[in-house]
Amino acid sequence: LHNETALRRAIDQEQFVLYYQPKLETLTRKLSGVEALLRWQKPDRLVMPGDFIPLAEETGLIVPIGAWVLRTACEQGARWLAAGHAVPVSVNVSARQLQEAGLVDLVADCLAKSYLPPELLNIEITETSMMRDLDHSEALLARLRDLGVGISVDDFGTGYSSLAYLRRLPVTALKLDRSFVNDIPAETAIATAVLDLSRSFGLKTVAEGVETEEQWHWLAQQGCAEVQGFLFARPMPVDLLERDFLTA
Ligand code: G
Ligand code: G
Ligand code: MN
Ligand code: NA
Repeated sequence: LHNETALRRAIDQEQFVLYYQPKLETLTRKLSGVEALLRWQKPDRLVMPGDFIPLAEETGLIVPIGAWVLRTACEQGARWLAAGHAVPVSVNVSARQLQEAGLVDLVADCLAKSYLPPELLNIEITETSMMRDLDHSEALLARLRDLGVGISVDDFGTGYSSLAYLRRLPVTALKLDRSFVNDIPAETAIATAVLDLSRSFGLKTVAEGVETEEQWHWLAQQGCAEVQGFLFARPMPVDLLERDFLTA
């Protein structure tokens, strides 16, 4: 079992690694970006985020860990750009990080120090954490948008967004939650509603958790811009991503 002491030590020793999962243009299957997904590299095994992010959030350690994630993802994006690959990198930011006064300055600092152009950084925030304190979110997202980064609403459809508020929040993309993608093609009412909503708000839609050809073809037919899921690629270490997706 993991405890706070072990997690603190993991931060001190930088026992973390980012995996990257490709996102693809739905029609062409061309790489459109990657989502950075954190793993804890213990000496003997790799620990998945579901097994330590909740503890990191409870203890507040998600703040230093999240800072490492942002800095590392920006540096990686900048390295890819220098090698001739402009790959937008998405980073998950949790509710606890949104409450930190320093988040916008941290993002600005990571961009400045890495020289990553802001349009190559995307912040993913779950619908639930975004809607928790709407006035705060609205102000915070506006400041992030002013930096030039993209903002995606993660796990969209699982929370309780008021459409009026969604309209007010300066987000750039909706990520259709994988539970609804999983229902395609048997049950498509929610997927269709999210795609329509996204389109009418002028947002890009990304479908997550695409696992079958049938789901992919349905999403293509409905005009979903980007797809992500095990059908195309799993989260993978940098060297594999470069080998399989970034070779000319
Ligand atoms: O990689 P995996 O699919 O197991 O991720 C599981 C969950 O952990 C997802 O909900 C994902 O958003 C979350 N997660 C992965 N990496 C990070 C991270 O760097 N920061 C935060 N806050 N959450 C993450
Ligand atoms: O909550 P978030 O969207 O950040 O979660 C990303 C998580 O989804 C990662 O843990 C990743 O491993 C997982 N994931 C990515 N693609 C698929 C997929 O096709 N099927 C399933 N079941 N999980 C996926
Ligand atoms: Mn995500
Ligand atoms: Na998600």
